[in-house]
Amino acid sequence: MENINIDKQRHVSNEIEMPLQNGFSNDFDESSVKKYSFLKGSIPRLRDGDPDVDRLISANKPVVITDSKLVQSAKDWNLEYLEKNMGNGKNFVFQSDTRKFMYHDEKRVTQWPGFRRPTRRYEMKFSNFVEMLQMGRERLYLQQTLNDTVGPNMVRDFVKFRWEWCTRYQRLCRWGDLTSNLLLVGMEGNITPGHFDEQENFFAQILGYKQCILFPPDQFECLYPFPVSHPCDRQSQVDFDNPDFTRFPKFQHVKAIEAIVGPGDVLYIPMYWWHNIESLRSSTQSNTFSHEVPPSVTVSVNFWYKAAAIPDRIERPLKANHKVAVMRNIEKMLTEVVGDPEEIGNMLKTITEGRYDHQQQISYDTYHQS
Ligand SMILES: O=C(O)CCC(=O)C(=O)O
Repeated sequence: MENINIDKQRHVSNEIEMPLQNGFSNDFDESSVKKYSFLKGSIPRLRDGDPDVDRLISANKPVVITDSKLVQSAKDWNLEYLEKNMGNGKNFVFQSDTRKFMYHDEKRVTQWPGFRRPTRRYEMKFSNFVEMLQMGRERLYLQQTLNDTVGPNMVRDFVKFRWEWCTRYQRLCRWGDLTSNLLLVGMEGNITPGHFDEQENFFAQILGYKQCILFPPDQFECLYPFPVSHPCDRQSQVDFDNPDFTRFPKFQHVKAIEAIVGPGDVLYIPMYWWHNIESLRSSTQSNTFSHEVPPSVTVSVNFWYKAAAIPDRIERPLKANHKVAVMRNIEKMLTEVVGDPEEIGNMLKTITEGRYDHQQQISYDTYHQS
């Protein structure tokens, strides 16, 4: 595991300055926090302006930043406000038969016969999403890139995000452009299972609490991602709640760190860091569905940035994130040339088996002496 400054303290501080929203207090139910044996510590939680924030972000290490006010202007973004102000554009809403919302790439589905979609994707107006939430029949997760269909109040809030705060890090770390801001409105108990992204991420929490579990890139082999050409590329094949140690034996040794983020917090999720994110149960918002009481939801907005350019001089030994990039490129090239994933697996095994294992390696000298 990478040498990360582990703060043993597990929880949120009480420094959240955002006002209570809609009369609800922003509390979560402790019993909904998962206690996995692979959790080995906490992600550092630091106030904006602490010099360690710059140090950690520059070193591609996760950190929860408090008091940044990055999305202070979105403090009113609860279900009622969003319903009034999201505009009439259509939003992507995912429905899952379980609590898990694993991402899949729709374009690749036909290339994998027998693939069963983990979720169904609908496009609907925000008001229809709220109606469906209120009916309470299905588990839903709205995940919509913020675009110009939002109403004027939300445009005003968006413009007032503390852009200069992100831009400072974008420059400091030489990241590329901001690619998108994804708005996530989810039901308590929703889980985005373990995966990594190929972008830098400032993950800003607005309403409710989320348990964020992060694994460094050097845990890649313990997390068994799907093949790169699979619809679930970048996602772990392991079900964290019911791991199959026969298929995925190294998962027994996996190590992670965690944070609970609440309103006003910003979690820096570095590129290639695996993350599993669960919306915690509110101890005060309603979890019964009725027209009088709005259902309990979590609201987050992320800020995805393109990675920094590859340095002119590659430093050896390679860092874990660079190794992941190299491995993915090799796998992608093989996929392009060979096509059949089974064949790719056989070829990769042939390249390595018995050849790079020091115990079994017959040295050139030994071979020629016999
Ligand atoms: O909040 C979530 O459920 C998932 C967010 C996520 O995976 C991301 O921002 O990369």
